[in-house]
Amino acid sequence: MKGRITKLIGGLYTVRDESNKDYKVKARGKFRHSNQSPKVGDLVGFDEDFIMTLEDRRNNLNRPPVCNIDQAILINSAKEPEFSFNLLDRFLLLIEHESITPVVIITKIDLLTESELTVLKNKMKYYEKFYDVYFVSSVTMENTESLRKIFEDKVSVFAGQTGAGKSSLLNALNPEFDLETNTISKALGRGKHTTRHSELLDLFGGLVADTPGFSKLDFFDIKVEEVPDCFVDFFELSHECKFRGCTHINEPKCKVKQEVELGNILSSRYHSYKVIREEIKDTKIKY
Ligand SMILES: Nc1nc2c(ncn2[C@@H]2O[C@H](COP(=O)(O)OP(=O)(O)O)[C@@H](O)[C@H]2O)c(=O)[nH]1
Ligand SMILES: [Mg+2]
Ligand SMILES: [Zn+2]
Repeated sequence: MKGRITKLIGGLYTVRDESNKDYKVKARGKFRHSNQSPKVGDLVGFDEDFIMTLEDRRNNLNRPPVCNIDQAILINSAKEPEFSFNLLDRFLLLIEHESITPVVIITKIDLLTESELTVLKNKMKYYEKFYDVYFVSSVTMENTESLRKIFEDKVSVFAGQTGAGKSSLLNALNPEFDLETNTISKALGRGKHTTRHSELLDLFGGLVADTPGFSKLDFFDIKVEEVPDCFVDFFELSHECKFRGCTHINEPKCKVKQEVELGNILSSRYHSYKVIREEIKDTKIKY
């Protein structure tokens, strides 16, 4: 049989076959000895008891441990925690680096005044040239209906910092998920589903994984030379830079810098770029 791994808890895999039937199976011993053990998202060949074969992966995330992802749904809070363009750019870099398509969602818009929301929407127009952007609230349910269409026939992961509102949004989209929210209060020990194990949930004709979120983002896997290509807006302009392999820092006749000066590129975006580059350079020296 052929299917996709949708869940892994304590060595027991749930594999869904092509007719949407779920099987609980284990991995063959040989996988333990290879460096590739099956994980959530894998396309596998299996029988009633065991996973026998693994198909090549299109992409592969370690946090959360999910592979073969079609898109990353990047959740940013409009407030609490405060919206940050720098954080948005950092997440976009990580997702682009994995060659996964990002979808940008700004949630908790109920916490903004009308004029604050207008300001944010205007700035986000820049990102809308490159990405799909949605403004929603899991409390008032504003615009949550518009998210329905993004999940169909896709494997998605929710990404974003801790407290951004990922689990709340998933619960708002399907209350049956009953995912634990506000994990800081986990000490209360309520018996809710946690996001510690990885699982693909059914949502609007697709599959989606919640993630525990990140408190800090590191760029261990990214080389400084890779950063320009992961800023898609810069990448699109780079063929108009005078020099091939332009880093858009000190080179003369750099199209990116020209567009920043003309105000066609958000200055915060260029600032993020410079800061992240420096950070990656520093990290490489230290380790
Ligand atoms: N006002 C408001 N609060 C929200 C919204 N979404 C989430 N929250 C709150 O934000 C906190 C963190 O949410 P949670 O879903 O656990 O974030 P996660 O860590 O990204 O999964 C919780 O206290 C939620 O009640 C929203 O749309 N509006
Ligand atoms: Mg959560
Ligand atoms: Zn340049």
